[in-house]
Amino acid sequence: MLIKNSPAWALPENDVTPEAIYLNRRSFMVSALAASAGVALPGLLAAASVPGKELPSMSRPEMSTSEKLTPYEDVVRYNNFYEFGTGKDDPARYAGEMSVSPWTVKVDGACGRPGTYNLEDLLQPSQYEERIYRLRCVEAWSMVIPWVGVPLAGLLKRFEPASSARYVYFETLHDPEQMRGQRSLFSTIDWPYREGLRVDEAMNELAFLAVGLYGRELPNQNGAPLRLVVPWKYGFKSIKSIVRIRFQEERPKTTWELIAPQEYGFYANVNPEVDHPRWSQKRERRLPSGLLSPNWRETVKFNGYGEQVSHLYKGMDLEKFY
Ligand SMILES: Nc1nc2c(c(=O)[nH]1)N[C@H]1C(S)=C(S)[C@@H](COP(=O)(O)O)O[C@H]1N2
Ligand SMILES: [Mo]
Repeated sequence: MLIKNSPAWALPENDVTPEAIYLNRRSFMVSALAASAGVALPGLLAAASVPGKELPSMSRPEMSTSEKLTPYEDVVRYNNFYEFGTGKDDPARYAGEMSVSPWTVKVDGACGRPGTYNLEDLLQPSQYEERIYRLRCVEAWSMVIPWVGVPLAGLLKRFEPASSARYVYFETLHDPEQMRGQRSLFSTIDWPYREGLRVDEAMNELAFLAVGLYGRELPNQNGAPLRLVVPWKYGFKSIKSIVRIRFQEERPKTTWELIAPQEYGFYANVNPEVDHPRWSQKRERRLPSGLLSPNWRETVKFNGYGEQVSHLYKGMDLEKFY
């Protein structure tokens, strides 16, 4: 009898999902570090054709959750990115029509270093971190995603925000030629997609700019090449494919607030105590979720990040500032 002496991380090839590869690559790196075993990486990455360039290995700070990751396939196939259509599978189908290189970000408003920056000049791969965050959409579904990127605060500080700057405003690419949803006659959105944060929210350690997920460059449908991730707020605050950052004194008008201000507020903190006018926010479906196993769970205030962010809202009536 042939006994294959394969290490624990060597899954049979047909069992190899992108998240298994990713997890094994991670645990392999950790154990390799611990044992200083100079063994080469297994050929698993080549075995599963996961698109996107692999990013360097990264530190994973403590604020990462250890909850089960949402499978890669769900993260990249079930999306909201109205620039490419309103169906959940539209972004995966059509976001490839957007070119993300070269990419520039215009920085302006109340800051010492305004300008138009090439993306490569804003980011240093050696500084990438990994953050495993819960993402809770206002529509009451959620995921757990391993992001790669940089803390938002560090990047913003390099532009030397003025003390008069109380808000940071973000804008997504507006290019109807590349974004078919922007050509749609049925769209109720006044493009570009806009979002914003109070400066103290933007400087919170959890606020993150993602350039990748599952250890690889962001797929376009997830907001390549640069997207915001603010995990204690409903998903619509996490604006994708950012081309503009502005520091300003007044609170910006944001896309969903402009569309339906009685339903979507500027703050949009995840809050099971404040229902959406048309549905409850007390529970959420954790993906993957099916008709037979919807995988409902209780929604937690600030999406479970209260320890890090509740001080930002001290004394505020969160029913009024939803
Ligand atoms: N530019 C832009 N950013 C966007 C959206 C969008 O339609 N356009 N949708 C938002 C919503 S509602 C959610 S829930 C998240 C979804 O991110 P994901 O597709 O990576 O899961 O992106 C947010 N960012
Ligand atoms: Mo959302």
